[in-house]
Amino acid sequence: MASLRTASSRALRSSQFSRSSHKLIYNSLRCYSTNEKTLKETFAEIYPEKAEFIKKFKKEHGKTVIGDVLLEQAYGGMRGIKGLVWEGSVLDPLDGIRFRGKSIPEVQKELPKAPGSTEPLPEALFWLLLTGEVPTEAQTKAFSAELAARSELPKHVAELIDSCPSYLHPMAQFSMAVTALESESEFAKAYAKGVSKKEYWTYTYEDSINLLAKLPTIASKIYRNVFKDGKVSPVSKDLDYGANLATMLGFGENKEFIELMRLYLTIHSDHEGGNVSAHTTHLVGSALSSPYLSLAAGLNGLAGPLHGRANQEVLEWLEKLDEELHGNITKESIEKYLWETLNSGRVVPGYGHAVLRKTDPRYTAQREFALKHLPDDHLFKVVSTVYEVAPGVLTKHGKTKNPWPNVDSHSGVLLKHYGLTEAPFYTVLFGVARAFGVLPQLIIDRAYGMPIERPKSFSTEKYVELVKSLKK
Ligand code: CMX
Repeated sequence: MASLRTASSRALRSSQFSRSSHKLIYNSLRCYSTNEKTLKETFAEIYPEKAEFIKKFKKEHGKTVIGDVLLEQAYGGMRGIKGLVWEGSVLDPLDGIRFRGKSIPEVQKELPKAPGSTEPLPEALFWLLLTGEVPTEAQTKAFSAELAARSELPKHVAELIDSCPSYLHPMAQFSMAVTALESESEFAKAYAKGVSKKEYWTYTYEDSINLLAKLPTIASKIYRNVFKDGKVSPVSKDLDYGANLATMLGFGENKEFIELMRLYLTIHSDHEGGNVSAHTTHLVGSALSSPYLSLAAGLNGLAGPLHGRANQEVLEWLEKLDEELHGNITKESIEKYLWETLNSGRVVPGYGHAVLRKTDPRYTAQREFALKHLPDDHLFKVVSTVYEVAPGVLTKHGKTKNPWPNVDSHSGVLLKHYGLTEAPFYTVLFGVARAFGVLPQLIIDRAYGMPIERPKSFSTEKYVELVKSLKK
């Protein structure tokens, strides 16, 4: 307990802290039986120094030119323009994602695990993304228990989900439910009371943890309502996040599915700041909308077929392929099918990426999971054969800058193998996972006092003028 008190008092001595911050920290402490620092204390201790560094960094180097912007980038989805700050992860076109500098295999190795498990715990990844530190097993366990304790849904949100027609896409239901949680926002209440800017982060933290905690209940309720009997088992305070999610979805008996959930949530969490869901969450948050409204906006972006919904599209595409080829899965038949897709003007779902220029390491992690647990699964063999053929076809097609598979190319096959066959639900799972990446950054944004986002736009006429004047 001594180290915890020391840490708390250090944090509390910080000039960034006020009386109500103390109260929130100690409320949080009371839930814990561990002697180690909580996540909130850890962050509270780390961030003032970082915030101070950023202030100095901006002052000293704020006028440094960090890149040029080309006209084609303005018309090309702002690809590659450096203009965002994202602390949790960085994406390299060849090396792939790194979470606070750690690759997926490193994260798999270094993060705490549940007893008997070989996959990392996503709640430990949340800790890493927020603080840059790997939590101990005891800290992770306490954090899992805290999330379980905060999981209950307000009655009106449960009723809202129950009132949705089953033909309303699960992602629309998901986003609505998260939006409706706004009623619980500590941040919105504190803001209305006129709380100081310096304390924004602490309320954003509370909202973010409450929101993360409630996502498995929301997701499971949507799944069980739309596809099963509507009954959701209660959250267990003794289970980790992935195990609770698996159990509430109805697959808790299957240890491999629980392992899959832990891996899935970890690798789908964060992919630096520019992707649609991350950027949208950050952008909406920059207007000081609460974490509920910010994440809901990000989820609406994730629901697009070129982004997260590609996981649904992939499984549907694979199933159609398998049906049309009557199981005649050869390289030649798949090549023909790929050309049919391309020639009809559609994209091959699960292939290509705005940043990556090689096989997505998240694809590789899922492929390794499949090779370990389901090497003889028929659809996994189809996915593997598509992987042998599609890069060549896409290269010949000559359009995509990256002919290699992305994360969505593999996830559906794994879920289907364990009986989660309903593809329209898949993006909801991606959304639960994405919260693990975007919520830490929202807390960081508030702690660093990041301003409202407002890039410059011009009309085409203005760009024509600009180009003319620059060419003179
Ligand atoms: N199949 C066919 N054509 C493709 C393609 C694919 N898988 N990927 C890209 N292209 C095409 C683009 O549509 C574009 O065509 P036009 O010039 O006619 O507009 C051209 O190749 C160039 O695109 P790009 O620069 O390589 O890719 P973008 O950065 O514009 O887009 C992405 C990236 C992911 C949207 C695109 O590769 C795609 O549509 N892939 C299929 C959908 C998918 O799997 N999305 C999931 C991505 C991961 C995620 O966010 O979850």
